[in-house]
Amino acid sequence: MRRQILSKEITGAQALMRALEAQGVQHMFGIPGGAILPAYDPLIESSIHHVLARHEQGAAYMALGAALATGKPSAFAVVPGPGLLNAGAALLTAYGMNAPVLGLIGQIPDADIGRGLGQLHEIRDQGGIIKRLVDHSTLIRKPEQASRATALAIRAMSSHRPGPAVLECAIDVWGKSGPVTLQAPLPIPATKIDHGAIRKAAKLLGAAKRPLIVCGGGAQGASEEVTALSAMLQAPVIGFRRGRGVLDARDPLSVTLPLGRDLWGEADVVLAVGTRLLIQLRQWGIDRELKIIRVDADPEEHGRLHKPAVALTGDAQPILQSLLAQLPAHNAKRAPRRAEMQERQGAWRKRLEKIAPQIAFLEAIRAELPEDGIFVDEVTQMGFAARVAFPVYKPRTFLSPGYQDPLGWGFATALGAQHARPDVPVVAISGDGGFMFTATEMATAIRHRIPLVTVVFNDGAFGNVRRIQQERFGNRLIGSDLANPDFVAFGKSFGAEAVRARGPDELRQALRHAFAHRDGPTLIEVPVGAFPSPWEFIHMPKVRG
Ligand SMILES: Cc1ncc(C[n+]2csc(CCOP(=O)(O)OP(=O)(O)O)c2C)c(N)n1
Ligand SMILES: [Mg+2]
Repeated sequence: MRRQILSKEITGAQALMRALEAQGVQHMFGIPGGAILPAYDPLIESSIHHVLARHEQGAAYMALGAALATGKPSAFAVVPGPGLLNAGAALLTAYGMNAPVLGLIGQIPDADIGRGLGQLHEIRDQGGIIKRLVDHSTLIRKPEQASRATALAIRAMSSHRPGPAVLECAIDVWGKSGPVTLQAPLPIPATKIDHGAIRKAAKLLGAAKRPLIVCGGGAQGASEEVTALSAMLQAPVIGFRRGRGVLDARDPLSVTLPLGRDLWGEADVVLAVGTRLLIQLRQWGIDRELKIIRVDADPEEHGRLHKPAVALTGDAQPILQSLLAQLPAHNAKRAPRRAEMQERQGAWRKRLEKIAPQIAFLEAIRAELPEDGIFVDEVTQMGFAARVAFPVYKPRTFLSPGYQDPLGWGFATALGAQHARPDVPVVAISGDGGFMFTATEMATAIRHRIPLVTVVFNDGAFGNVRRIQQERFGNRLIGSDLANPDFVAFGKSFGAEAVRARGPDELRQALRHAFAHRDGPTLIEVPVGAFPSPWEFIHMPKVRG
């Protein structure tokens, strides 16, 4: 490995910042404080731009948003103990999403770690807690270790199964100097293509009568390949939550859940790309007639629930490229499905009119958000509807939190996405409940002039929870009504653009204005009543097996 020996001594914190710069990390979201302050100091000279959050949850979600919007590693820095735990929900979400987020976490004085002295921010076995949250973590004990530890963390975040990593360092170690050897970025190991397994997959898919593709978050980097495979096989492509946008929603073969389930019931061979297939295998069912080919970065994923016919391990893009090269030799002739799919999409659109109020708002957003604009979802009735009904045109333009579904991720994640992608407009949607989890980050948006447009759908309730209580608990309501601020006054009090939009038409006008004036944040409050339930389109019964 190429290394460069520095002639003069530098501190561990300086070495770490230089390593992050060398890796192309551009943003650091965080909150300074004693145990992390020595790491902050060299940020002043570095090219890394610091974004000051107002709560560690916000900082870590912002780093997640930056990573998701760019596909590149992003970092946050927080104090130990309460800082780490405050960031915990976002770290957990990053883990569930396999997102390359690096947490820099302070530590109490090195010699006191594990002694239970009650040092500032001390927490029992911080390293052990971190090991439960991420797959790669290191406690830096000497400045000489900092550069290589950073390079190893960044490589771990982007190779094999990607995901978050943490570097811990004690308050008295960050600032110590030593003869630091700067570690050049470590190459990410290339996927080893199993040509035999690819041939088997090509034969299975080639002979299939009703092939189907299911995409998860792991397919976001293989949009071109999935698009080409779908066309070659005339295979519909299912995306829900993290798999949206891999195949452009304007292609009639691009489907979401309800129609996807019908197609699952009819398929004979499924190509599953970067997805746990949990909904399909657990909710929709499986039988012997359905053969599954799995593509996953993590070999552990293939057989968790069901033994696939073919398992391909590694990065989806090179695997699918190699499949594309082999498929023509085995591919049967199939009738084009365009017209059939258009008709079936139309039939489902009619049934989705049950959630027409949500769809009308989503149409207003889609009409104003440019093709490559980013939509950030939330755990709200509008978000649930968006996951099945918002047309997504490009990969990485629909950010949805995956299986953690943590209320409050939206606004802060969207701030990070918008900060890292100033070239495209980002819109965050949230309910009044979710928005208030990180609403204080409006201060961050103002301070850093982040031109995010946030739409708060205000029904004065944890509406989703309230409806469940109405439907399943005999209308016994508890803990589901909310006392809210005047959201427009709230936004204005920070100096944000803030307006109220009554109905989809006014929302559209407000969005058009906001996207045209991108010099700071905009908050649009949309007062709404109770929404019709979207759940029959998401939790659907078995269709096979
Ligand atoms: C961190 C976390 N806490 C609690 C929940 C449970 N939960 C799911 S939806 C919801 C209500 C959301 O209310 P709001 O944001 O106003 O959206 P609405 O349902 O009203 O559209 C709650 C409390 C959760 N998903 N995540
Ligand atoms: Mg609500």
